[in-house]
Amino acid sequence: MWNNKDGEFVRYTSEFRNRITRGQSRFAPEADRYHLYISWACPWAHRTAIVRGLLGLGDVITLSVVDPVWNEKGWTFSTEPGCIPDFVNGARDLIDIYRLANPSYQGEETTPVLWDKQYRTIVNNESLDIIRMFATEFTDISKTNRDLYPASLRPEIDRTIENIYPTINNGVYRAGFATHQRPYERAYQALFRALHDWESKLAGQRYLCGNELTLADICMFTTLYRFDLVYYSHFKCNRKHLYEYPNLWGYVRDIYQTPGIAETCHSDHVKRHYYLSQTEINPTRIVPAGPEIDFNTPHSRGDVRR
Ligand SMILES: N[C@@H](CCC(=O)N[C@@H](CS)C(=O)NCC(=O)O)C(=O)O
Repeated sequence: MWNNKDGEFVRYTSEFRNRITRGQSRFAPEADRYHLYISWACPWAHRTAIVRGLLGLGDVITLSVVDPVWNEKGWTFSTEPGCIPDFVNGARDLIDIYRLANPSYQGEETTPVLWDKQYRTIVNNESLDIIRMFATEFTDISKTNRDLYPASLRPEIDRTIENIYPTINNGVYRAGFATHQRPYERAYQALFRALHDWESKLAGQRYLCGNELTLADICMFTTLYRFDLVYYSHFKCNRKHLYEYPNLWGYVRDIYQTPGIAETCHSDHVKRHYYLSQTEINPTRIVPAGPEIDFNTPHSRGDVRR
């Protein structure tokens, strides 16, 4: 990640973009073949952990979780609560995994990373590719019939994911990492315009693409879950708290309370990561004690239909 000369935040593009596909493919969907490296703190990695869980792939795709605090070695493995060391490759730092796949790797060492134990390489390090592969290529292996990417809704799901990325998912980062006032304010305005629009839409429909939970909701959720925890204060996204939007606040609790989601939500990792790692934004490294948020309060989103 870097800032251009105008102080705008620019995100690197992911380098490993191989696909797991059914049929005669180098990367075939097989049980016990793939390993997922994530951070509970990272919204992009969080997407992949949620989809893995909701599709019942927890037993067939193994998982490692890095330490929430990014230090001079980058992402590292540790035995802190909530972390899972690298029992597949025995790496100490996540960068070692990138170098196993490509010894001259010069790019960013980001989470998530999907690792192939058979060819001992990285399949893919782009969250959107990974969740789409989980949703489409593992249906024979999945322990559920749940479809998060139904064929009839795919164009709408893709459009929605594309639509919320610049203003909401990446929008909070564009606000938080801006180093000049103008780009910060542009990102802030676009973010709150988009939240306002979704607040209106969600008055008449339970989920982003209608009445069923899809990949688009998972992409939206991992940002909204972090909104009052970190983005409101740390990233200065403070026109309103999420809980001040009745429909968005009900929506995020609805998804949080969906079986399988709450166990992927680690607010301690989220807060420690942002406030302790991003010292250019929080040089004192004080982690705020609040806010007090209860994602378990009842919601009546089940009554909202399109
Ligand atoms: N395009 C990637 C973005 C992943 C990403 O930026 N992850 C962050 C954590 S939230 C990271 O690992 N950053 C480390 C770095 O920028 O060096 C995806 O969606 O998978």
